Amino acid sequence: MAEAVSSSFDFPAYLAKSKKRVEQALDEALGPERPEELRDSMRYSLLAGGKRLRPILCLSACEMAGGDPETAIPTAVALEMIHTMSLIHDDLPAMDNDDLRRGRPTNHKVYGEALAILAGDALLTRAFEMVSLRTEGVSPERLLKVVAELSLVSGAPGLVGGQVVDLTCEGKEVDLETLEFIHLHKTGALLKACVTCGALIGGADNELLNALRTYARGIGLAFQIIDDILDVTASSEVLGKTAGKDLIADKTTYPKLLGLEESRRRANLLVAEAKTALEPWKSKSTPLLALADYITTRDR
Ligand code: GRG
Repeated sequence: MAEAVSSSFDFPAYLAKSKKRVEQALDEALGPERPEELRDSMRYSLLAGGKRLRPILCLSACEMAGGDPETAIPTAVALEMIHTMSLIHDDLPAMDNDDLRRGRPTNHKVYGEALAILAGDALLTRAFEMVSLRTEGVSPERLLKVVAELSLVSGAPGLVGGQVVDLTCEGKEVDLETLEFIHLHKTGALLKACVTCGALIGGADNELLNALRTYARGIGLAFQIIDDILDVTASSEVLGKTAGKDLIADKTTYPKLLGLEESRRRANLLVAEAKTALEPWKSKSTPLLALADYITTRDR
């Protein structure tokens, strides 16, 4: 049985407090980039809102491992920078070609394609600067492991590989195995990096790291199933991005392959499995258990 979240834990307050800390750190992270239009384009997307789920997962995993979440702030910011850069590039005409993201016109609609590509590049490289130059109080060995995780997730074994398979599958028949490959790479890999990087910074041992990898696989796939469901059930206004996009782009999704009800059932099952992996850590895992539930109950 999956562990229930302690009834005394105030998750909305935890989420609001963590989000506020992340927003402040993101705002402070970008220095006086030159030229100004590059800085504006980077800030436009990085500070456009969003759920900030990835940095919050990183901070929660650090705390669960026994660390001070403040030490993980530069890495949490780095993870949101990588996520934001992937959104900017995903929205480009050569990829998903979208006009709306986080409730605003997409980066290339405001700054043009060339600057959007370069702002994404600058955010990706800045992420590595955040971790390597701005982290304090973490051993070089652990920090090197964090840098390695970020390199792997950003490249062919992670986001880029997933995106390439996704693009080549558009308009084709896709089976469940391929769909899972796409989402484990496009979405799941970064969520996994969030918890492993946070836990590494917090001093986690291998047992906890392995449990967190199992947790992340479950929440990663569940997150994507819910994303697919919301694409057909929610409005663009609520989502802050174009609803119904998967149908327009002729993409295979979980609801298309399994139907809405079975997709929901599968997402709930994956979250339950994810939570079970953290059972041995009892109350230390409370925030991560609540974050797992949030993934299936979210409306955007
Ligand atoms: C990282 C080098 C490098 C390249 C990126 C474009 C690309 C390669 C990959 C695409 C990755 C992508 C856009 C995956 C979709 C993930 C997803 C479900 C995003 C939505 O996440 P939310 O709902 O968004 O957390 P907010 O706006 O709340 O942060």
